[in-house]
Amino acid sequence: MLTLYHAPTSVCSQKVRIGLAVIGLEYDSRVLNLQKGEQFDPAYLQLNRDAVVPTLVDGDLVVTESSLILEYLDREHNGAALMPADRADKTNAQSWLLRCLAIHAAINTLSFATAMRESILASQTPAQIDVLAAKFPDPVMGAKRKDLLLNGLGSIYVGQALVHLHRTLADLHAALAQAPWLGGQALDLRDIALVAYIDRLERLGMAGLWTTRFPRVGPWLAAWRETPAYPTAIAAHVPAGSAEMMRAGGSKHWPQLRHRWEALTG
Ligand SMILES: N[C@@H](CCC(=O)N[C@@H](CS)C(=O)NCC(=O)O)C(=O)O
Repeated sequence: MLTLYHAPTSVCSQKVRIGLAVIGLEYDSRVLNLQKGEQFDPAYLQLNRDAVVPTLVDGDLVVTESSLILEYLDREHNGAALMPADRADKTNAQSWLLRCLAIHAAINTLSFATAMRESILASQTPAQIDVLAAKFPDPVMGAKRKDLLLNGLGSIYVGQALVHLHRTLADLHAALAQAPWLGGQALDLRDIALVAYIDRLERLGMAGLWTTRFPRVGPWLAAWRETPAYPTAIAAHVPAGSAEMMRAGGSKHWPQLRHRWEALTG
């Protein structure tokens, strides 16, 4: 039996849940409350030493990193049916899976510099934020979180996030010129790896990043939302009030963010 340690609205957890749903795999669900700091429990740190979700356990094997988990599930439990066989396409898929590290970092930046920041600052003092930042096993992750919470859109991470997302959306738009999915006529691991990140941007009220410049991205996301996997893996896990909080908290900053994005990307 597969066991997935995950969190309801974490994008990397959504990404793996989408993969599980598309493949049609059952799993034993272990939900961590990241707001309560359950990711720092010593028992969980034995599985994931960076104190992040998701983590997959398959028998005696522990797999971390959402892109690796997707590739593992497809390879070991799906006959690699979602990984292209063609040499160039496979290399392209592997490249997208690797790029997810930078894409996730950018999504984390925009989430914590806007909506998550508002929600956390409403309930935590700067001293409590210091305590939280010190808990991250990787001190750079802790320093980033603190910088985003204290400085919001003034954080040094925001420019980098906008540049990476601009490249991501440009490449996604270009790849969708020939077919409705990155996988061609049917979705594959590339589509699965990206949907939760793009969905998060839309939920933050930041779809303006693609509506005029990269118009193939919106229909791709809309098509994803029509799949049976989307409600199971993403929509069903969003707690009451969370969607409204994210949209309001993100949208409020969109005008300022757009100005910065336009200045950076021309
Ligand atoms: N590169 C990792 C990133 C994992 C990650 O940072 N996950 C976030 C949720 S999307 C997390 O657990 N954050 C912990 C926290 O906010 O304390 C992956 O793709 O699995």
